[in-house]
Amino acid sequence: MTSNAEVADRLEEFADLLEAKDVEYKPRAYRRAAENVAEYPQDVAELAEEGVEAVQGIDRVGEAIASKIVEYVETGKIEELEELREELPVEMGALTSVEGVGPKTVGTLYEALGIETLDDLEVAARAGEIREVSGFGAKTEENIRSGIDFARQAHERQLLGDARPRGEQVVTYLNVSDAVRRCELAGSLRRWKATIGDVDVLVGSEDPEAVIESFTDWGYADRVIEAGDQKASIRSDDVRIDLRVVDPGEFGAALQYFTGSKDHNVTLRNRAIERDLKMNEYGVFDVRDVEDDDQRAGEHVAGETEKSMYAALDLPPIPPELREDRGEIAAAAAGELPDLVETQEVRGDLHVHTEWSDGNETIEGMVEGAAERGYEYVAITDHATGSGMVGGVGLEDDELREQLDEVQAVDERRNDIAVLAGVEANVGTDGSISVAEDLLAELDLVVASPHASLDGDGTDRLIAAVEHPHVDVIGHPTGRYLNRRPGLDLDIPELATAAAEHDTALEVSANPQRLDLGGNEVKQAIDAGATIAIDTDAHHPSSYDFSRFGVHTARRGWAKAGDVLNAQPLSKLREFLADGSPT
Ligand code: DGT
Ligand code: CA
Ligand code: CA
Ligand code: ZN
Repeated sequence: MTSNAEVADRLEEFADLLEAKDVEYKPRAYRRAAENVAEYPQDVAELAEEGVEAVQGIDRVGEAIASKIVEYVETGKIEELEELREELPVEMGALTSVEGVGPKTVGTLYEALGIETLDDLEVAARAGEIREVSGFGAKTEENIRSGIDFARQAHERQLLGDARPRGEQVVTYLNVSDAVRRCELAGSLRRWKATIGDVDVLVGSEDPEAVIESFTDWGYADRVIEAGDQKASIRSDDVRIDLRVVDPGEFGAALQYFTGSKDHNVTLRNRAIERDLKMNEYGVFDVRDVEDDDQRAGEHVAGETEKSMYAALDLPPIPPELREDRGEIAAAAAGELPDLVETQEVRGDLHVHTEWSDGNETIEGMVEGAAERGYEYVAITDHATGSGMVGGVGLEDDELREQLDEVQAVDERRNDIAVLAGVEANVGTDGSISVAEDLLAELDLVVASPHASLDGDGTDRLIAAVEHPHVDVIGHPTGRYLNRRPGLDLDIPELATAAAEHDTALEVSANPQRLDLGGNEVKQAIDAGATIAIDTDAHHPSSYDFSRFGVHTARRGWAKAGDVLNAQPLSKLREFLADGSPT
């Protein structure tokens, strides 16, 4: 059912557009009505079913607005609003997010310069066109220019770890609808990119109207950006979600197309052309005897499933994580696609914190959480003291010795999971390791991570750590935080070659703030022969769930189970960890 919030959004949009058209009084009336609709304690849609008079029972809602509400609830549209949208085809939300730009300014700039989007606004501001519009000046133009940068930053790319659960939630919700035959995530989210511009959802249905309505009615839709016949966009917790509804017979074609990446699709389309085929979002078509350039012209050879799309080009299905045009199509054609590692193949976590340093759980608690996931082993790796550790977070060597005894005691008590005693040591700017040698030798596993001075080239620094005889894993190698800091520059092939030689694994931190190494780097590392470790850096048992983000990042780097240290059985792990004897 149409929610009160949605009705209120429509009224607000009406107000914005009227204001943009410089209409007096009415915008205010619509805004007041919107407020009262939003706060109305019962379902306004139910009132609307009773008729216009019933809706007028809402405070500040007169006959004119009430009949529009009824129209919207009954038809999903307001004719007058549709007309206004056509007259003023502007991205109101994006434009008014710029400090100092209100609906009225949007209307004026559209009339004068045809500005519809944030990009248009930026181009006009840079070209000095805005100052020429009557009522504007150089100062206003300058304010708009700096406001655009800020508005863009506020709309920066979302982290995979935030966007993915939201996307999965909407898919689960849509799948409940009888009108939905098939529903899948597409775009960068399906490719598991570290950051996401927007969430793309694809539905196959014979009843697009019903699907669009149920989508815009979703309880987590904070705002409907646009709603048409075949597609709609909403905003949910600052994530933009685009929905497209297609014919179930063309679902596979659309899924392939909207999963991207664009580069992958371009290379694929060229392969189609070589075979006298045409490939697009509607299917694969044999176009040998066709002159017509209609998108669906020609004999339809594939499109219902994604698999059929690839098969039509003599290819096996290519996992979405690989679709970045980095050789995956040639590999598929040669039958050389890697058998990518899967989340269930991870057998343990090798980078875990407890309340001994900055974690929030006891050793037993973290071990119990790992056992509950069915892990075969877990390594406790609390912070050692050293550079980058603030406020006594890191453990001194004597504390580490004490902890070692306790971890061994826990290990002895449990026969369902092996508990390894480890440490997360700091890698100094000179590559030195912040823990005494004899202690390092006693521990089962040593993670060494850079935590301070995270700019500039870090290759030599990390190679020194890699070469250290007791270091087993380099933790979050670049030290990056997505959207916040880029971390160290690393020559990955050089680092990975050293890592392979010294039996040191390079970590893929599954922490969604990091995803470090990233997919490109994983591929380089594996190509150089290095082993990777997919760890969560968990500070609480709930964070073990992040493991899948690390796995899919590794898959973006073409990683197979055999490339992943913690996808190996315990005996093989122990061989790798044994000091000084590469296997
Ligand atoms: P994002 O949202 O920036 O993280 O990246 P994507 O890959 O999700 O891109 P998006 O949302 O703009 O479009 C989804 C997919 O749709 C994209 O990966 C490929 C396909 N697509 C969109 N526009 C075009 C286009 O103009 N040409 C081609 N070949 N594909 C397109
Ligand atoms: Ca997208
Ligand atoms: Ca999109
Ligand atoms: Zn850590």
